[in-house]
Amino acid sequence: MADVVLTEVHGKVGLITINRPEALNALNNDVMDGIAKAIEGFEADDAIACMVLTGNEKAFAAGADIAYMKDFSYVQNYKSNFITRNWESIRSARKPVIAAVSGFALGGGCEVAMMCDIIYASDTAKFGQPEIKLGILPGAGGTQRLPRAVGKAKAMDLCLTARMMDAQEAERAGLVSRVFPADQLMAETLKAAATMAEFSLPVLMMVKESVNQSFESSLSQGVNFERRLFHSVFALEDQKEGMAAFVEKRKPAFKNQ
Ligand code: DAK
Repeated sequence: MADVVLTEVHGKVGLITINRPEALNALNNDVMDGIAKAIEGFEADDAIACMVLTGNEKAFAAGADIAYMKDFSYVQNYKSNFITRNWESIRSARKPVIAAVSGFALGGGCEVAMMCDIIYASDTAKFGQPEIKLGILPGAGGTQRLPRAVGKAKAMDLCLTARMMDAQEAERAGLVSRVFPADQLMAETLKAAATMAEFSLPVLMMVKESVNQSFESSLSQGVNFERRLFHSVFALEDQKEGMAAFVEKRKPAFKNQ
């Protein structure tokens, strides 16, 4: 049986590819364990600065595997904390994770994309939370992250009608950072990832942490959190190097220290 999650290294970028094309990359335990293992490996690898999570041209992921979960019972879900364990790995990554989405990103697939820090989409991408059609509601943050990304009006529309949103609408709504022609999505995503990977890794991680803090706190608490981090970066050699390089009109050579 083919591996359902593949990994590659491109310079300082770890690429993670969901590989269940026969089921439109439906997310089962093996896929989520594979993603978690890949993230854990890249997080621990000092040579990697950020990650890209992708699928194939037809589907990023068409949701959690419906055939797998259809007969689950309430008590089984509750006792096993149904598919929570391996669904937390993206959220807990400290290095940036970019979702590169082509084709369907539905249900759990849309939720996985939203757990990432940035979503780049191809012009063929389709996003949606169609769980209501199955008699369930989103279970991995769809009702929470989608309104934060696109506002209540569109989130309610998507979750309550189960309709799909194309890449252009998703970009206008603020879910997607940039849209590229399908054949350029991976090259453009890797280019952006390589740009990030040239910066100071500890600062890259702090920027991610600080932006994420804005969703967890009041404005004044968030600004204070940012200020503490800002003060602390002056303890890094990379801050001295970055500013010296600017003044000396040369490219900085960050050492991640
Ligand atoms: N699960 C299992 N198999 C799937 C699948 C899915 N979500 N989506 C597609 N497939 C399979 C199809 O069954 C079909 O398999 P075969 O019949 O060939 O064996 C194959 O992929 C190709 O699909 P189609 O023949 O349907 O392809 P079409 O192009 O005609 O249609 C489609 C594409 C995306 C419109 C359609 O496949 C579709 O509607 N798929 C289901 C989309 C969906 O309802 N997604 C939401 C699933 S519920 C949680 C975490 C996550 C979740 C819940 C809790 N916790 C952490 C607690 C998430 C829940 C969900 O995502």
